[in-house]
Parts: sequence; C-alpha cells; structure tokens
Amino acid sequence: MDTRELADLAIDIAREAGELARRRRGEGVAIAATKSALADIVTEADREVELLIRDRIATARPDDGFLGEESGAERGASGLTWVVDPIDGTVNYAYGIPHYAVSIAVVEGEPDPQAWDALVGVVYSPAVDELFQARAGEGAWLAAHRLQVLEPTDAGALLATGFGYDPATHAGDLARLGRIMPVARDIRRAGAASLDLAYVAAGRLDGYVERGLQPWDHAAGALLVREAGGEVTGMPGERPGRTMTIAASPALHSRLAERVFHES
Ligand code: LIP
Repeated sequence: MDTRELADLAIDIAREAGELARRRRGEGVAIAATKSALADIVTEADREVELLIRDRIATARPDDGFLGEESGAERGASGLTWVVDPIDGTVNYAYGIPHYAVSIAVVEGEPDPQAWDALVGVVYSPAVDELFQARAGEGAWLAAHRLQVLEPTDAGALLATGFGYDPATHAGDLARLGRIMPVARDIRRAGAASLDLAYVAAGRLDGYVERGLQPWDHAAGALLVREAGGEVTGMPGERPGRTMTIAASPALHSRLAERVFHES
C-alpha cells in the first residue's frame, strides 16, 4: 500500500487539529468531565478537536475505521483504522503547560495493538510547531531531519516515565522507578506519552517506561521509535499496551526490561 497519501492526509489533519487546540488553549480551557479517576479529565477542546479529526477522516476516507480517546471506536470496511488522541497530555493542556500533542496513527488489520500493523504515525506538538512523522519502512522524520534513537553514554540513560491517574497504582509505579533508576542519569516526567516516544525516536531521550497507556497514547509514537531504529514492547513477548510500554535502543531496551520485570 502506498502510505504516502495516508501520511500526507494525517499530517494535514494533525496540523489543522493542533492549530484548533492551540487556539482554544489561548481562549481558556473548560474541564468537561472526569473519566477513570478524578485526575483523568477531558476538556471541551479534547472533544472538539477529536470531532474535527473524525469529520476530516470520514470525508476523505469514509470506509476507514476510527478509534479515538474521546468518541470510541467505529469499525470500517477498508481494513484500515485511524487511532487518535486529539490532545495527548490533557492535564498539561488544562494547566497551560505547553507540552501536549495531537497523535494520529493509521493501522492495518484488527484495531488491537497486539495485532495491528502500523502504517503511518504522526505526532504534532502545536506549542512548538514540531511534527514528527513515520511511514512503515520509510524511516522517522522531524521536518527534513531523519530520526535515530540514542545509545546512552557512560553517564547513564535519560529516561522518561509516567504515573497513572489512579492513586492506587502509584506505589507499584514508584517501585518500578526504583528498579530502573540504577540505569538512569536522570528521569523526566513530561506528561505526554506520544511526545515521550517521539523524543526517544529523536534522541532527545534515551528511553521511556510507562504502565497503563491506552492504544491512542502509543500507536503513533511506537512507529516513530521503531522507524528510528528503536525497540518498543509491552509485557515480555508482547507489544506495547495497558500493562507496559518500554521504548529505547535495542541494547538499552533489554537492560530496562530486565529491571522492569524482575521484582528482585
Ligand atoms: C496521558 C499520557 C501520559 C500518562 C497519563 C495519560 P492523556 O494521556 O500521555 O503519558 O502518564 O496518565 O495517559 O490522558 O493526556 O491523553
């Protein structure tokens, strides 16, 4: 399949959606509801931006499926599904922290992270106007710059991580952080999984470990990391998912996985 047209459409939609998100942020953001926990919020802008994305896709590619954070799933007839997080980093966005992204992936096959083949991934950061993109087999790019994951220096790895919205999960997350800290020079918790993955692909981070991600959080960013020469997995032998996401160069990935999954 020629993924160039899909990528061009995803990039165009991501830029339009990102501009809407940025404009709404400037106008002031209203919390629309809470979801899985009190800290798990959705803003009116999340819903409006996802509606824009969904409408653009339905117009251009009516037979494709859709899987979005705010409006759920709709199967298509084409075998392709668009996996969308309209504003990843919602809490940053609500607080006015300029670190959030529109994440759009196009996948082929079952709309299940353990089964799909990612064809296109686009992560757009409107606050700094940076668009990360990848097509399967064609590398990962930031503008005209081809991306490559880093191998950490003897100083240790710069690692990103995150903590779930449910306070009951924090003790386990902190214990895991303690197990990976000996590999790290330092930790970053920036609050947007898609940008954490994009930054691993771009060599701005050495690695990323987080439990509890949704498919739309990692669908695009995981393709960026793989196309930049990195490895992205979940539980041993599985792809990234709710249970775990580990992204890094192959050598660092195995060191991180060893510590993430061995409680001792
Ligand atoms: C967020 C992720 C972040 C994670 C948060 C949340 P959202 O996605 O980007 O890495 O730590 O718990 O899942 O909710 O902003 O789309």
